[in-house]
Amino acid sequence: RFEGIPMAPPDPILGVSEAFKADTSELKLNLGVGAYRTEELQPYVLKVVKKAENLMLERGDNKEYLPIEGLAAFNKATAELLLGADNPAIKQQRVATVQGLSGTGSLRLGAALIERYFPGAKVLISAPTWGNHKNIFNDARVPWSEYRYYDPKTVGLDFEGMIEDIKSAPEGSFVLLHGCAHNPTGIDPTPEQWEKIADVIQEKNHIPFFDVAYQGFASGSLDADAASVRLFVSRGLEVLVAQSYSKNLGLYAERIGAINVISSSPEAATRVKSQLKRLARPMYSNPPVHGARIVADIVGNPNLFNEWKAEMEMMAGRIKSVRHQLYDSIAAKDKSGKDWSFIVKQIGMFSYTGLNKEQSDHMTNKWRVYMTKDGRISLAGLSAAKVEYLAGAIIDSFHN
Ligand code: PLP
Ligand code: TYF
Repeated sequence: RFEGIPMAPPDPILGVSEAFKADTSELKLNLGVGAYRTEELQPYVLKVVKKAENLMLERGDNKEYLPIEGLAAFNKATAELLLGADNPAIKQQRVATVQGLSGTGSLRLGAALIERYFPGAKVLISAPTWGNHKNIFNDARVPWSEYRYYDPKTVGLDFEGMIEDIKSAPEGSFVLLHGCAHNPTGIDPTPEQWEKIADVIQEKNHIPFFDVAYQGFASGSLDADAASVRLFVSRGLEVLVAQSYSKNLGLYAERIGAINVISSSPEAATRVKSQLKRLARPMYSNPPVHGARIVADIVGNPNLFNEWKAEMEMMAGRIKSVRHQLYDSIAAKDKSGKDWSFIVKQIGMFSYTGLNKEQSDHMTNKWRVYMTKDGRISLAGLSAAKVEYLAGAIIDSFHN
């Protein structure tokens, strides 16, 4: 009976927001969840999204069910954004794209496909990774193990370790890769390192599974942020890619994203798509239309598309700016000689500070700075006005 059901543990990321809400201190700062905030620390709805929503109202779009695979115009737009409209894989119809419930739901569909058609195959996951990855593969009953990624000594990439671990995995494993702006570390491979990663994956007949949650948000350029995925596709490899529009279009609650399977032939892509639909049908039948229309309308209209890119650059630029301010402030204040330059080497929404659990607890208990216990802070939740305060808190917690 229900009486026998035990309490579930709180989510390590979303739990931080709950604790933040409960705090009555005026000093409190929420650097937990990765969600963009304005300089006034308010949530931001992109102007271009409001325009697309107005267009939708003017057109009087209906609320009919979408097909299981989602909105056709969205699926076309999202694959083209990811791979480039003139990508041979698209021209050759080798890409199966199915609209998903944002990044999470799309990853989950990919995991279900692996579970059903690659029984026993293992997924390799970076250590560390986004907290939900392990949950997703656990729930899909896909076995996983970790590959080395972060080196605490250099606060950089453990490239040798990463390559060794991918090499020593059983042939035909899936390798989960963050397309850009690795969460939580903010550390990405260089273009040369991506080439070597592709070499090893190719040698071992592994299948890369990209999680692209920050396209355009890392560098400000949609194309630059998709370079890793495009490299693997240009080598003729089969690739899985989960996409999310939560961050780059600020559509968090609309749950809009896609799973793309780049296959070796158009026939295989057609069959894969039919199976993705078969997996989606008993789970949620068909995806929501609102976010799909927003994306399709923005990408399909050159004016709106340019406005989006400008707003994305603005958001990415604000984060970069507070990142540099934070580094400058810490470097000026900290007299210990510690090298903090990793802060400005990291990219994307987060900084992985190197603070351990006790130090992260100290940040919250003494300074009311809310963050995950792994030392990750979301720079999207930081304003210029709070930089000095945060710098002081980090130095105090580090030397505590
Ligand atoms: N993958 C990574 C690495 C993320 O950081 C996130 C969000 O923070 C997601 C996937 C999925 O987010 P959503 O389900 O909102 O698209
Ligand atoms: O901050 C992060 O890393 C994310 C944010 O359904 C998030 O976990 C929160 C809720 C959600 C998906 C992602």
